[in-house]
Amino acid sequence: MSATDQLRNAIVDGIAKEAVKQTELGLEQGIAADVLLADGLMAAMREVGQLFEDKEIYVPEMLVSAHAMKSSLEILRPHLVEADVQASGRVAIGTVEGDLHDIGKNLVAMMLQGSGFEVEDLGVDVYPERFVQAARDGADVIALSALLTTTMPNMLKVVQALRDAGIRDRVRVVVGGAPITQSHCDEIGADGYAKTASSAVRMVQRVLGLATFADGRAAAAS
Ligand code: B1M
Repeated sequence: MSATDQLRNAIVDGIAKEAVKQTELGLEQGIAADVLLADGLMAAMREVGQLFEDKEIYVPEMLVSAHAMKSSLEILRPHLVEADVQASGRVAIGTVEGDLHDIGKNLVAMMLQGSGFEVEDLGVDVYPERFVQAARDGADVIALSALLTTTMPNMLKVVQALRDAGIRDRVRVVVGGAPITQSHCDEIGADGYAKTASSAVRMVQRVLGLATFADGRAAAAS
């Protein structure tokens, strides 16, 4: 069985130590970090979600799998993020009010950092007022993540709070997360939607009107 398959199994089984070992092994074998991420970590979390839906596992098992995934992600982080890249904009990111899922949000934050953005991570269960504060403090982009259909409407609350504060036109609002779609983005009046962490980088560059270098870093569009 390949290191990627063993990594996936370790995360599904929630064995953090094994997940770390297989991540290191995979990297040693020359498997690219983004391949380990897609075929190991993300595939495992899809499987975990399915098992939860089928009532074969419950919240505690989901939590240990999430912990195993995070342990693996810590090993992958330096391979996914390029150091010393000049900031091409400031992004404040958070998971919206009522929502505690942070793995996808952390990935998006990491990818943005790696592409040269200065990222302020506001955490999970972030209230609209906190996003407004971040915009007042100079964020160019407010990035919202939601994983629950019940917390999707809280994205609209953030857009409304920015409008009420009179600063909606000063920032770009971008959204993402498993239940989010382009039509939800349009309905709430956000500026951009991305399905994945890597496409989130291109989307943020686009809403800021930045051109990209071949390596994915952003430059001001002429
Ligand atoms: Co939760 N959970 N969970 N959970 N959980 C889901 C989301 C669920 C789909 C599982 C299921 O039923 N199949 C379901 C939601 C159903 C729905 O709303 N329709 C669910 C539920 C119901 C719940 C609880 C309500 C369960 C309960 O208590 N009864 C509860 C809610 C707690 C709360 O938030 N208030 C809950 C709790 C938890 C844990 C705490 C146990 C844990 C989270 C741990 C953590 O994040 N620290 C957890 C987990 C792990 C999951 C699943 C299994 C995995 C989520 C994940 O990390 N995926 C998930 C099932 C699933 O998604 N298959 C599930 C991996 C991650 C990399 O993907 O977050 O989608 P994702 O991010 C992607 C993209 O969406 C995108 O980029 C990422 C990488 O490509 N993206 C963006 C994300 N944000 C973006 C922002 C962008 C752009 C792209 O721009 C700004």
